[in-house]
Amino acid sequence: MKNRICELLQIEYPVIQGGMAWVATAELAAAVANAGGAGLIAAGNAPAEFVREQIHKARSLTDKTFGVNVMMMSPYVEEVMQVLLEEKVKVITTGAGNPAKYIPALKEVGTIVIPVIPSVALAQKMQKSGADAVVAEGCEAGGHIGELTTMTLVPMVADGVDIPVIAAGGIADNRGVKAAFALGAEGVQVGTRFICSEECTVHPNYKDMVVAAKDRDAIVTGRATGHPVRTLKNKATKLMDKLEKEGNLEEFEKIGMGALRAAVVDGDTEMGSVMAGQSAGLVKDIKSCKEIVKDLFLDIAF
Ligand code: TUI
Repeated sequence: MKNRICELLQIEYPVIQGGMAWVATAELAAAVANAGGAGLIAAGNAPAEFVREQIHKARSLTDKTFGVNVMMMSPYVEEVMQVLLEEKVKVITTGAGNPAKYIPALKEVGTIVIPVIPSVALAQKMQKSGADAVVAEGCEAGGHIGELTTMTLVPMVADGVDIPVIAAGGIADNRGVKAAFALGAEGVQVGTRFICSEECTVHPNYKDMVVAAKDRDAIVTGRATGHPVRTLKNKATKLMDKLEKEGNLEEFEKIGMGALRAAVVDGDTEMGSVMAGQSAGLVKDIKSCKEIVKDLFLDIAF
């Protein structure tokens, strides 16, 4: 059986991988694609030519569906979009901003556009602008987050738009997928669970910290700055909390700079930014992407 997300993306299982900056490399995107979902390379804050190389690398690793996640706050967003048009990437997801002005050109080259949105109003705007589907991401997710929970956001967005809705935030196992479908979603976006895959190239310290995480370890910093970010609790978050309470936002920002790279590449899980969702508490092991996808959809007809 196939639903609208499987048909739109030509995938076997209606799962897309979260576009995690630094974490979601060509290797991970290709592994998720080969497992029957849609893989995404995260452009994050990377320059456009790096993104092009990643696209070429993924093409060498899979002939299945993969795309690119564009972080709209990146200083390179214009150049990255230009590369995506030149490369005629099959699908893009976007985060941390509004991609409306780029949609006509992307549709022109046949790219499927799926914005990640934190509200009903933005979902409706994206539908009007020509988006093919939306990811409704609740604040259980890792990284930069909105206000609403997955439990409330997904059904409200499903009621508010006609295009298919993909649920995100807090989904890491079979129960989460069933719940998302019950809320009106036709697909799921999964991030944290894929960090702990064999194919994910993050430093082993990062994977170990996600596996060890308990229910209340994925916390939010930066509410005072207007850019709340969910990461695993560590020395850096304790310091950031203190600086935030003191109103020292300048020092706060300094800790954040380069911290994601430090965690992902160098394995600095003390002062690095170990972005992960609340579902980290559900992740108990490291498995192949094939096993993860199989487990997610066990017993589910869609
Ligand atoms: O984008 C994400 N998650 C991210 S992006 C990221 S990189 C970063 N790091 C530190 C600070 C800021 C960014 C790490 N994690 N998820 C999707 C998402 N998009 N969540 C919320 C939004 C969003 C917010 C506002 C989408 C659109 C939006 O539009 C505002 C507008 O322009 O109307």
